[in-house]
Amino acid sequence: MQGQAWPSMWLLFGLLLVLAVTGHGENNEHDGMELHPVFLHENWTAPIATTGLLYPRESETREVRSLDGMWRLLMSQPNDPLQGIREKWYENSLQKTGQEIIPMPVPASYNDITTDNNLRDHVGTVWYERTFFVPRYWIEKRRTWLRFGSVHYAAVVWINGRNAMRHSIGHLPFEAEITNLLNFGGENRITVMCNNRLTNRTVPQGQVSTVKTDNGETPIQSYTFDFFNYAGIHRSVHLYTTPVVHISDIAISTQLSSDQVGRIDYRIWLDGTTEDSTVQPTHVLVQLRDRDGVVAAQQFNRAVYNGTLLVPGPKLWWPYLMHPDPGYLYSLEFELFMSRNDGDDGKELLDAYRLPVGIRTLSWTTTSLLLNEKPLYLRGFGRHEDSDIRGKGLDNALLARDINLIKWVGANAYRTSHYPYSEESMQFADEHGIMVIDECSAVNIDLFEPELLSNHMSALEQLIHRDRNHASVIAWSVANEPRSFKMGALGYFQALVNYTRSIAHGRPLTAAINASPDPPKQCHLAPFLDIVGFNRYNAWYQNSGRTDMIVNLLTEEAQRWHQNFGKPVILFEYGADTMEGLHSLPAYIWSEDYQVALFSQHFKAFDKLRKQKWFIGEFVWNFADFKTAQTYTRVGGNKKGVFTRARQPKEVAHILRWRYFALAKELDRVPVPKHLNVYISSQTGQAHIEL
Ligand code: BDP
Repeated sequence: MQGQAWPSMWLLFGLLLVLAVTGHGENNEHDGMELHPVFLHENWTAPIATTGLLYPRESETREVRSLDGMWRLLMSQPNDPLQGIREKWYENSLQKTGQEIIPMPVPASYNDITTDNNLRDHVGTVWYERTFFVPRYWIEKRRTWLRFGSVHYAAVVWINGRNAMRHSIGHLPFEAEITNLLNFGGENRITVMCNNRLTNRTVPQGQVSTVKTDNGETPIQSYTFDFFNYAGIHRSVHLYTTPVVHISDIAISTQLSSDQVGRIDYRIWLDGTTEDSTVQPTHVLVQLRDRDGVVAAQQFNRAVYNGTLLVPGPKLWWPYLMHPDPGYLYSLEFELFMSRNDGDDGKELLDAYRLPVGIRTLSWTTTSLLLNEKPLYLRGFGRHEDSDIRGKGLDNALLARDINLIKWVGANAYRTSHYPYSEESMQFADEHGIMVIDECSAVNIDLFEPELLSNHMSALEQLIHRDRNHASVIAWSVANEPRSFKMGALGYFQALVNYTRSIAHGRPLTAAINASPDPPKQCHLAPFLDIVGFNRYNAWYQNSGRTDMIVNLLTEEAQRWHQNFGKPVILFEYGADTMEGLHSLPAYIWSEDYQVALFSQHFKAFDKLRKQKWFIGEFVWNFADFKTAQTYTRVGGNKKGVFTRARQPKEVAHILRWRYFALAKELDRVPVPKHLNVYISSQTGQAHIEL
């Protein structure tokens, strides 16, 4: 959501006061019926549509500067998160507060950077600050914007002591124009207050309560979701300039006609006016360039900001292992011109923006999901943005390593469990042809009521606005494991799905469900979805140790989902916690051998299910080990990774690799990579496993 100017700091003060002092919205999930009111559809308000937020890209009319690097951080007293607001810390350098200031890298979660458990487990607000210069010439004929890739969970931003914007809901970008707040040609200070408290109206939900410790009372944050509530400035911070009148937003969608002509429908939005009547946009040149820079289609419009490009013989965007040249992207170039009063001859470029675009179709039926008319069989992972030290902070090295591992293992898809991943990772997925089930941050939601619904809608609206132009996005996941069997869930999800469908931009809706296909705990969300996804931990949480209780239970349950709801079905999560290096013969839970045995039985079930065309995907939980809150069921975090947290393979990774490439060979006749087969003996030839 674009940043909004703050009319009064008192509003902020009031809001924080409500959160901090009355504990409004705290989650008491087992407290009784009043927490599950009859849901009144008319009580929710649809979110205000997001505007702007194009990914910052340089062009001949735009400059981009990164504000990443070392910032300074001040941790507020957990019992007094409002002190900084009361004392107006944003008005001066944080140094002036007399409090301890520590260096803090951006982007990164702040939790694991120091050796202090108070910062790791901090509940409440922290303050970030840095200074920067803007060149003097930026003042002329341009506007300057400040954009955050994400701050978890809520942020208030000041420039030189004046409020610039606020935003809540982590994992999503926000921005505001700061031209009028800047000191051009001089030093500027940026101050960010970040609040990590989760309540029962935030997405995701959590609960803050007060506990008595040996050192007095302190707030603690609890939550039912199974990943660490990392916080801070998680993604890059950019300053960028635009011309006064500029392209502020773009939406595209692509199609392919029966005679193989590609079609790109586009729409652009402009922002800004000038008093100078000679500086008005009059024309837009839209050019589609292929990888070699050759123009494949173009249009020149006068005062029209939407249109259609037809692309004969297009190079289509195909997923990895479905085509020899996956992830083909064109560059869609928008150039905004003004013409001088003296007529059409003297056209002058006002603004230019280039968007990478993949041409592909996406459609679905009650039994399949089709890309370029071809039914998909998805094989991949649920993942997390998580790593040692930097937590959920964007790290390009990690991003590149993860995509390389995804390709090494032969996966073609992943789900952004359980929140939107970085924009850079979406661009990477586009480029490599990896399909993405794009999930919003509603995980384990409970207590279905209008305020939460409005926030949940906003989380989806912001996600869809951000990611609608990515070829890799093949579905929106509206939630992970909501308590969708509860009565309040029915009206809630009907309203949520109806709203989301109205903005879905050509993608089907799905969710990762752990309720049942049948009464008494039947899911109230599944009837509204296009694809039913479920999570099931046979031989782990259910029937632990019994790998002989997977095939029948799983195939029967998948059948029930399809029979009851008449939709394509995906298994979004299965897996087993596995300590790297722990072995046991016969297999015993937590050993690498057990993970292999459990996967192998799942593969049998999947192969039975694949014969029924409506079973369209298998997703492992999880791609890599990841950190969770401290509990006695987790040894250093969740260990269900196929890869360790350091991104090295466990034994099961090799087994999974054989399966995923065997599927690629069977379904799309993809040659198996040379290195897949290891030499064993002259009797068996090169093949370790017959593919
Ligand atoms: C599933 C959740 C996932 C957890 C997983 C587990 O969707 O977030 O990490 O269980 O317990 O229910 O490993």
